[in-house]
Amino acid sequence: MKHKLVFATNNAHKLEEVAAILGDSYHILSLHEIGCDADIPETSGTFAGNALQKAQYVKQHYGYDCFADDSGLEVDALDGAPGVYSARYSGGGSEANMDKLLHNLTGKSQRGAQFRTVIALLLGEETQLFEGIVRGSIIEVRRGEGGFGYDPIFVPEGYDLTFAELGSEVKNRISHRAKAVELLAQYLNKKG
Ligand code: ITT
Repeated sequence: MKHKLVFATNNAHKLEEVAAILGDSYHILSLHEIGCDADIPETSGTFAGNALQKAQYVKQHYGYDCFADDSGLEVDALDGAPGVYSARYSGGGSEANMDKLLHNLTGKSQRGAQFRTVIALLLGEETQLFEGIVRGSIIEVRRGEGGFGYDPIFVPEGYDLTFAELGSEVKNRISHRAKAVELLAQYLNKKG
């Protein structure tokens, strides 16, 4: 029987991306599937702290082996903002977040940025952290319909298209989350 692992997220896009990368050696369960509809606290000031907090919550309350991620966009010219506050940057949704970011970058020629993901895994007695980063730049006007969050304004290094234009197949190969999940997968597969 496949080992059950909870991915502590409420974001269906992320669940889909991660399940695609991990393949089918593990049975990945969503929070919804384990009957958890709590708004799990994310009160740490770091990605690793928030990821650990989410994974520990699930392990403590539901007893499952579990991993959780925290991700965000770090913009060079804004000293790493929005960072851990990426989801709540504007107080509105993704469109308002992008508007605020573009506004804050108005007139700035330095457009470098990176997406970062940290995954915390709680497996038996072990705790492990995995990190993935993708560098790129913030363009001035949204392009593309795919992805989520800041995807329409982020062009990864080595490409001319935004994450929202590249489509999920390419994004799932090169993204911050893909890199962190790849490290998680290597670790889990070694465990067998
Ligand atoms: P959960 O906490 O339920 O997992 P979330 O949407 O809050 O889902 P994260 O904490 O990982 O997801 O990411 C915080 C925000 O960072 C997210 O809402 C997006 O605005 C942005 N973000 C993260 N990964 C992204 C990606 O691959 N593409 C675009 N934006 C992303």
